Amino acid sequence: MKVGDGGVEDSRVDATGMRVAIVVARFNEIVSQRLLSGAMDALIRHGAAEKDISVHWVPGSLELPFVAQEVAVSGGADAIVCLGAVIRGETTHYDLVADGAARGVARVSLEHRVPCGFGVLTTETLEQAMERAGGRHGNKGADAALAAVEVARLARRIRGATGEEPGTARAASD
Ligand code: INI
Repeated sequence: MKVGDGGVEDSRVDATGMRVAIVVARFNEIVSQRLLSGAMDALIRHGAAEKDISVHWVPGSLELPFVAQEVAVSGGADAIVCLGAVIRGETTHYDLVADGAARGVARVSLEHRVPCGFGVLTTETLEQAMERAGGRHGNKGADAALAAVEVARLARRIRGATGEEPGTARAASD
């Protein structure tokens, strides 16, 4: 077994009946398009219906949290998947974008109680990103999609067990 094994890809993950919103950043589109394909394939393979998957393109990874938040507030998704590629290259902007996207998406997930899979690659080079977008290191878009669905299923079970109606969870501030 190697480091990272036994994680996200699991044949038991069941996406049947799940409404999934995918928010995907256009920046480094050659990578994010592949992450999107990986996420869609994984969801369909695990039982999601195409009609229950919506895709929202945004300019860059920094815009992911806002649109994820809009989806969460709308109540239209059981799980949200955020996809993008932040490549260091020669810019110091990298840290701001990577950090802003990660913190923002985590915040949306916790505040609105909707599982958000985080499939934003943070790499030094385009080549490393491509290796993780359907290349030799798998497809992190697929991983993020399955993680979100698995947690959504778990949340339903927990909410059911506590008497809370599945799918009726609202933000704490509502
Ligand atoms: N957005 C990305 O998704 N990836 C990047 O690598 C990136 N870099 O390097 O700058 C990036 N920047 C754009 C940013 O996400 C916003 O779209 C922009 O700042 C406008 O708000």
